[in-house]
Amino acid sequence: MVVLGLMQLAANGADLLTNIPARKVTSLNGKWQYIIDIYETGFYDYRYKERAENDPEAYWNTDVPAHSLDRKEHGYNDTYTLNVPGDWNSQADKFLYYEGTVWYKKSFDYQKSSKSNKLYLHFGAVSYRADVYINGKKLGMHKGSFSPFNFEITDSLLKEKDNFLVVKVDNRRYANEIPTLNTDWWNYGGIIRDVSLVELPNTFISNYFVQLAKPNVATNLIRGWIDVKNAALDDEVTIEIPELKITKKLRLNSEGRAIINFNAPKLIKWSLTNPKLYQVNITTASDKISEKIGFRNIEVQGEKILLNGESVFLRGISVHAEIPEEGRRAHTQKDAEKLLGWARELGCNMVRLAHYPHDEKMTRLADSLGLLVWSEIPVYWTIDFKSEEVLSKAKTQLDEMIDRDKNRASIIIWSVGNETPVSEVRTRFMKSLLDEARKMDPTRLVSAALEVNYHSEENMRWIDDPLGEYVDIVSFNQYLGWYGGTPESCRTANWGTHYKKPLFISETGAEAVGGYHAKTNQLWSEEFQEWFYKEQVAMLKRMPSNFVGISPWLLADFRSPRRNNPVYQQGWNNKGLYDQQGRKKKAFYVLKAYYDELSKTK
Ligand code: GCB
Repeated sequence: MVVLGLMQLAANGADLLTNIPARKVTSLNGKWQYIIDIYETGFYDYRYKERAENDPEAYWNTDVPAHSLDRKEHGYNDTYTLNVPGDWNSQADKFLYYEGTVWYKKSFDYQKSSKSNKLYLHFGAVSYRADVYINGKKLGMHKGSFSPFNFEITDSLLKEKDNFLVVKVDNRRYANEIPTLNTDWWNYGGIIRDVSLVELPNTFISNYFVQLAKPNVATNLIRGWIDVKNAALDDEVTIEIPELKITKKLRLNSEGRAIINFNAPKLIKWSLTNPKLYQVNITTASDKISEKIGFRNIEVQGEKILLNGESVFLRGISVHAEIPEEGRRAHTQKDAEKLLGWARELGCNMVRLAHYPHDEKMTRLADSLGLLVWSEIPVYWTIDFKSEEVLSKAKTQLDEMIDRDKNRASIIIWSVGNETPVSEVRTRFMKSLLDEARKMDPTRLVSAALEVNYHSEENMRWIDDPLGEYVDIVSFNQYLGWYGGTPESCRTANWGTHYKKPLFISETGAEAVGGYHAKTNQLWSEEFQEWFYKEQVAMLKRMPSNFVGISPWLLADFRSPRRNNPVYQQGWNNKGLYDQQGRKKKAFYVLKAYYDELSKTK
């Protein structure tokens, strides 16, 4: 038997807890006090040495003077507060371009409901580096703007009243981080997703992976595992799917893991038209957790993608985690409903969540809407492919993405990066990420957004990036008629790959300023973008038979520091089909018409 290989993760803090919404959670969202610390005075002393843990001038230590001669040169108060979750950039003008350190502080009272219980502090995401302290003691550090992490707060660290929780958040960019110095999106900083205290019994269900094995279209074999912390060998774990009248009693092995492997003959598969989710209950003597999980098969056969054994064409759209009308990161349930609602209005059956894992609310909502998801890590453009250290950071982010969302039926593709420049060392790096993704999760497809043109002949553009050999789907970005050529160039262009695999266009697009109307050939106008889409759609209709879908760039306009045309951009990338005010542009209707037509035929 193949045992699903998802590993436990310890690289970036404690093992990641799963399915937080189902737990006994106390939210720490709300107003947090802050200090902007450009010089990192709270972290380094005047000789630029890291401060000792008990240094009274460290910003993780109390700001209350002990006596009248106690000189405190730092302090938290309500004149300076930021909303958590939320990026800091959109909360006050002074933060718009800020890259550096901000200290966040929250006081809270907490009494556990039982002495033997455990308490964890869980962050949905902090951009980019978080150093976390409670009552003057460091809990740990995490890097990576878009993945969750947690630390245990042990009894010796916790007080019933007035815990002093401090998070040093640093969003500076570095050449040896993921992403690197250079991206085409705003470097939003801050505690950008939910913060919660999670109370668990001493012996608790820490993680589980429950999915249909692949390929398994006929047999409905559900496989996976359940991990229980602090349990004994042979302890019993029960998994049940009440609606299917399935109850299985399993035993833990010496690693605290129970292996799942059973048939569900009556299963109704999760699909686009019926995104069926089953309540799955997992129970041990001391713990119980439930989650709604969908079961579906996804595989590549020859040059097609098969969903539950049937060929599927991906009518997608790329999406940034940003709310254009407010110029901020998306993080609420309403935000998710807006973005995915817009995608549905466009006639999509798929979203490419670019270029990093989005909030978990997005993938959970996609599960219940029946939208397919491409989820990606920010291995973007020119990261340092030579460095083993950078590779290991990329792997950590990949592991965290997969670990968080491995039970989401909507996710069909893990992407290990975007537009990475071809070289031997790059291909080795990227292949190693593809291998890691397959090892973590053998049930899904893997890909990466590649570039074109390495050997373009007249009118024929080949996707021959050597990474094509290792992916399940050959995906590429093309902007014919925007970056190079005019939209008319689409009339004679043909695309192909020698890899005998499905071919997917992960990006194409052109900018238009919402509400700017002019002649068709006037760049930046809605009419130009509309024309671009018309020519693209005509070209797409001539694609080879292995063409399996497209996710144009992109759903909505977004902020980007690279976009400095003083009239038409002003810090925005306007390739959205929705504009900065959330209004549909003309091109929206061109793509929608194509998708509506496709939905009738494919
Ligand atoms: C791309 C990138 C995307 C950019 C886009 C653009 O190829 O993948 O992140 O924002 O082009 O607008 O140029």
